[in-house]
Amino acid sequence: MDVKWGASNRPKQGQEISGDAYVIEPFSPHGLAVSLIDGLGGGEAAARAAASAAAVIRSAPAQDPVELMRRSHLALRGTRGAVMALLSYNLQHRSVSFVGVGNIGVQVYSAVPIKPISKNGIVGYRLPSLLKLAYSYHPGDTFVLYSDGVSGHFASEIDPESAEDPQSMAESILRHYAKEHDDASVVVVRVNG
Ligand SMILES: [Mn+2]
Repeated sequence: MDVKWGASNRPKQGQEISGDAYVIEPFSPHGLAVSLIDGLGGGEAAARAAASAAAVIRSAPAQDPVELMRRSHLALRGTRGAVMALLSYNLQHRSVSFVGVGNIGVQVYSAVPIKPISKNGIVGYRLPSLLKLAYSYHPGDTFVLYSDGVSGHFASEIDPESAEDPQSMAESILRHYAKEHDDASVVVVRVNG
């Protein structure tokens, strides 16, 4: 039940604060909740929306991800809304479930293809019918969540095998693939044995 993670987040050029937020929250006995949230618009308002969703997940990381998405939707009403993706791991059973709404990128480097998809929508504004996808993973698989301020080109250009630890990988992706005109964030989770 060895798992390592890393994350990096930086505001778009000229902004002090990023409207993206992430959560990496272990829970008892063998769980790990991971989320990346992109508050719509930018600056303070976006950051507030993203922080509200992050607080929902931190307060109940063991909850089913569909329920967490619903609670986030309620918490974000009246804000500009957000797009977000959630991964919920059972590190004992080597399984993970995914729920995503809107444009958060997911890249999984895995022994057996894992290709989660998000539904179109905006959390806090227009929630689609939620789709929970469940997968078994293998030791060594690497999961990457990234906001739309990051070019998806890294997916084919980076070799996670040669990659460094997840924190260095997250920082390297941001350094080379972040777009200047948007907030950019990356979360990397590597599951081992
Ligand atoms: Mn964005």
